[in-house]
Amino acid sequence: MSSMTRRTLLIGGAATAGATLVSLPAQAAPEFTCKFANNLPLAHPLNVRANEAAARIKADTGGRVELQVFPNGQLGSDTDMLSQVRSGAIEFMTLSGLILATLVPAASISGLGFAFPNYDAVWSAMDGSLGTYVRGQIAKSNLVAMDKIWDSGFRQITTSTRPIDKPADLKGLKIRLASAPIFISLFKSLDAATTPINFNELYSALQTKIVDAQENPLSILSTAKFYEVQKFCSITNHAWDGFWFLANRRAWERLPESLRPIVARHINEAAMAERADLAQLNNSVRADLAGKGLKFNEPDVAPFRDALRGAGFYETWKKNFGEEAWAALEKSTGKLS
Ligand code: X2X
Repeated sequence: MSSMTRRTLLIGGAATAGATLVSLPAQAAPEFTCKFANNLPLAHPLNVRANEAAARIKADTGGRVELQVFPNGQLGSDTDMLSQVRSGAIEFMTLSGLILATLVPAASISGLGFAFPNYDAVWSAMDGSLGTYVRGQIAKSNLVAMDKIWDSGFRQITTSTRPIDKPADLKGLKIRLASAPIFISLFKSLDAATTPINFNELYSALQTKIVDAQENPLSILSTAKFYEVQKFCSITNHAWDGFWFLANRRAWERLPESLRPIVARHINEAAMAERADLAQLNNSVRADLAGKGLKFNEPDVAPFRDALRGAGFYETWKKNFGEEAWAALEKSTGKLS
């Protein structure tokens, strides 16, 4: 903080009873510039709330910390961004636990097929012992996960060819999956023809028919405009997904101890606001998508779950995750295997 012309800032806001006048030094440039990268469109609530958090972090650190938001895979695919966060080329990213599992296997436990019956069960797990367990595992890889996971949503299958009504409809279906071992296992157990493709190439892969199907939450179908290149949407709710807000550990620890709690607080508050945004969006998004031509069906999911059980899916993943993690999951979901 050098050139010290003083200026007066008006700090106000909904939560402040009356505005306060504070005198702060003008900042020529921030002391800590942090890149935050993610795979989602700018219109997705995650980016809306991240931009809001960036402005609040700047204000509350007196301009010392700048969070630069790079949405939409601008800095690369998820797997590229993960390498960059690990090396420190990017300070922060949000990443689905499903894909983070390529580095931290425990992170995909929240994406286990047909595990969570509803959002109450999700948040009790992720804000409770399961979340604590997964963050502990993430910490072993020299990444820091903020306390609150961001919502992506319950995932649904879309296709350009046919509605998915029963397990046999998945047989041979050319479906794109994220690079997520647990999803590849799930869809292979149901005999689909799976292709891993990064999200930043998905729209064009659907458009050019490299694949006929994909699966994502409705909020992503809507903000990434997949309704333009898909016809059917089957409400399978086959897995819940969320985004961990990850920091490179060295970059995080470079921030002075006095600033870290401010940054963490605004990021976690933004996550809570984003969860509420998605809860709201979930009330209207299906009707919007139907209006844009997507045809919906609601299969009975019991036969899908039975088929997975029959294929040994739950037994395999229980072994992979281990007793401690499985018990933490079942505390919120009830008995799974
Ligand atoms: O790649 C996807 O499908 C996405 C955006 O949902 C994830 O981040 C897993």
